[in-house]
Amino acid sequence: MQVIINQSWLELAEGDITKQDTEAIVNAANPSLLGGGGVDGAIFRAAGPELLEECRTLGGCKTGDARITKGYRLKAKHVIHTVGPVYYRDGERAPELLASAYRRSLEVASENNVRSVSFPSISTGAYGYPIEEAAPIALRTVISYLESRTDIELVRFVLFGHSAYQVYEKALKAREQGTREQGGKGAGEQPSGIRNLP
Ligand code: AR6
Repeated sequence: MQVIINQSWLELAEGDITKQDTEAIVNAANPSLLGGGGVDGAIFRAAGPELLEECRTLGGCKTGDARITKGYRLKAKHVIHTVGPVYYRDGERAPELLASAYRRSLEVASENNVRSVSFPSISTGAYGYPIEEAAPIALRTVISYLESRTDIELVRFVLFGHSAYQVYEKALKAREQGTREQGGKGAGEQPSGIRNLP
């Protein structure tokens, strides 16, 4: 599924983020930035040992913040490492920290002239954030960023498995519907921009 937000594309795709050809891919990392399981492990394996070498020089990353490295053996030129909240540990602050992880990743992309970015579903694996709660926050934060500026031309959510894809698709469709019903500004004003990927 694709929608146009302002002058940019927002896409939902099912797949493996390590295979994406966007200029940057985002890693759902931990504060050490020294690797782990899930999407983090997959990115470190695919990028090769040079990624770990560069990450050692960064001194970690706080929850809700982001850092950029090269992509090494990946198709993507850059990896943006962000740290999402741990759902049960961060409690009431979890939604704002999750939004911050997406927003800071996009700010770091903009600062580095990156025009296309792929995101995984941050915090919804080992960090335990229920995906039905995380998807609307992820989408709302990215949409609001794209509405405020035009330098990033494409943001792709790469969802691991069909059920994750369906959760994001449902959340995006609900948002589109809500925007249209309110007659508000935004993606819902451009239903011709909504189409399914082949
Ligand atoms: N491509 C896209 N999405 C993926 C991939 C992949 N190759 N592999 C897994 N996912 P997680 P978190 C999905 O656990 O919850 C690590 O150990 C997965 O299905 O990777 O933010 C870090 O070092 C899930 O929906 O990240 C941290 O310690 C989503 O990516 C911790 O896990 C996120 O799951 C971070 O936990």
